[in-house]
Amino acid sequence: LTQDDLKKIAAYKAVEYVESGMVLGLGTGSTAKHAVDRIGELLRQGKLKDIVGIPTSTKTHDQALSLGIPLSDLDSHPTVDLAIDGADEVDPFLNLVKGRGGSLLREKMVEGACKKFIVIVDESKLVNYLGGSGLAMPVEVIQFCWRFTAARLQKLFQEAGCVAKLRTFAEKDEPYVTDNGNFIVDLYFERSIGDLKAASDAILQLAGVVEHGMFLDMATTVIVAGELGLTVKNK
Ligand code: DER
Repeated sequence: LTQDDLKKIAAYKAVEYVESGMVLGLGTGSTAKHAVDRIGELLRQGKLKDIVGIPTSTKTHDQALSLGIPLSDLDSHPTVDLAIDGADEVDPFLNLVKGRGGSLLREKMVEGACKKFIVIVDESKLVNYLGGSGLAMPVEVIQFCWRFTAARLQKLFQEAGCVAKLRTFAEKDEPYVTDNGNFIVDLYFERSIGDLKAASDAILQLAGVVEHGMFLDMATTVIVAGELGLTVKNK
């Protein structure tokens, strides 16, 4: 099984929780893409009806539109029945790192408005503690004086050996700009950042910060697809 096979298996399992008439948060990324495809397929087959999708990115908006999934937004649907989305890291308490695909702000808005939030991952995303993988912990910041904000973020976590880097498009050296017109500063840690809630609060207190990629106490279910099969973890 390839990693993408595992992503698809987890995504299809999550879509089993979708019922006709639901308002659905549609996630972003290579795993959520399979879930959105599957929802479109079941709608076309008539096995699902009266679904309204709330996309978490312009990318997912366009994918859902091409599949004929009826779309709306949080202004029209402030409460969402169920969201399905991927994650970059999942710790044993179902806390997540998200946002390596750049959509963390709208994802957190939609998934924060959900009654149920199902996370779909392949087993490579499981970690012992967030930030431990040495991979990026995204922070969405306004463009104005981003260097100032990045320096404050780096100082905030100097004990954890933090390095803050502006996210740029791989090939060009231009800053990546989110759907919301902001920049992303990726934080890299050498050591654990310890208390996640305290870290979250400290980040959000910085005036130039919009949102960060730690999704704490938000997932209600995590579906993990591994070589040995599927695992469903409930909060
Ligand atoms: O960027 C994001 O938030 C994505 O949902 C990410 O967390 C998971 O992306 P993947 O399914 O492509 O690994």
